[in-house]
Amino acid sequence: MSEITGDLAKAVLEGKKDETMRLVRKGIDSGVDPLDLITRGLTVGLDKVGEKFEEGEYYLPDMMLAAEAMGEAIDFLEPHLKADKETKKDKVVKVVIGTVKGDLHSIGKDIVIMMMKAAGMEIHDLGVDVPSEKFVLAVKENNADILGISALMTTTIQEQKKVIDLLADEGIRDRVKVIVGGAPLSEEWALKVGADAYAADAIVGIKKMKALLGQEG
Ligand code: B12
Repeated sequence: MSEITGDLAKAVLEGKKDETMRLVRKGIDSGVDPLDLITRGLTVGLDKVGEKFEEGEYYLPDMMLAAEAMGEAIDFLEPHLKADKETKKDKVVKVVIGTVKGDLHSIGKDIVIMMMKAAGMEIHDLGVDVPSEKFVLAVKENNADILGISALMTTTIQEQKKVIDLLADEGIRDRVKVIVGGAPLSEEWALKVGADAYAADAIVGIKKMKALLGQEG
């Protein structure tokens, strides 16, 4: 299994879409957990792409090729994630989620969405480059239990604070639990912007959402 996830990371790093798809299919056919393919394979590759970009060894087109390979693999894997049988059907958790204004990064958010769907939650995905007003409106319109705000760049993370401040201005901050996510963030950041929780990855994210709503265990 470690071999296939290692090969998968390499295929994403090299931006090879066909090879990435061949490996995820092979992984599923041989019974590898789709979550392992994502967290130990695809994500590891994409993280390395980010490092190489930062070091000036990779350029934007390299990052785009890798993102494309990852995106297609994620779409393929989504139906293979097992639905959470223990989810209570009487009270469906409603989630509004999006990536902040000025930020086009969608992959992490989409993985979180995939996991939330598997956990039986009702998702309202606002997409990327979402202005704060749109987040707040969607929380109101859908009477959301949870608001998830993704931001991937140091230049856009302050938008998360704008959204939370606007919730307060509109008098609905107490009606919704806010969870923030994205590679540059930290627990301290979440506290600073007034979020209820921060999650470093999708798995922790789902756990924290359930805990915020008193649903753990
Ligand atoms: C792929 C990628 C792209 C793709 C995005 C494609 C897409 N559809 O998403 C493309 C090529 C379009 C792109 C563009 C750019 N990018 Co880019 N990109 C990346 C890269 C390599 C990977 C991001 C990713 O998808 N990671 C994989 C996912 C699974 O991880 P994740 O996003 O962190 O999500 C996980 C957790 O953070 C968490 N999470 C995330 N969101 C949420 C939300 C909630 C509610 C919860 C609970 C959890 C959660 O759970 C997720 C799953 O476990 C990163 C490097 C990196 N390591 O982050 C750079 C990176 C983010 N990009 C960067 C830059 C600079 C850019 C550009 C400005 C480049 C340019 N010159 O044009 C543009 C910006 C465009 C814009 N306005 O947004 C920089 C940002 C630097 C900074 N200022 O902070 C990075 C860090 C690269 C680098 N090392 O320099 N990028």
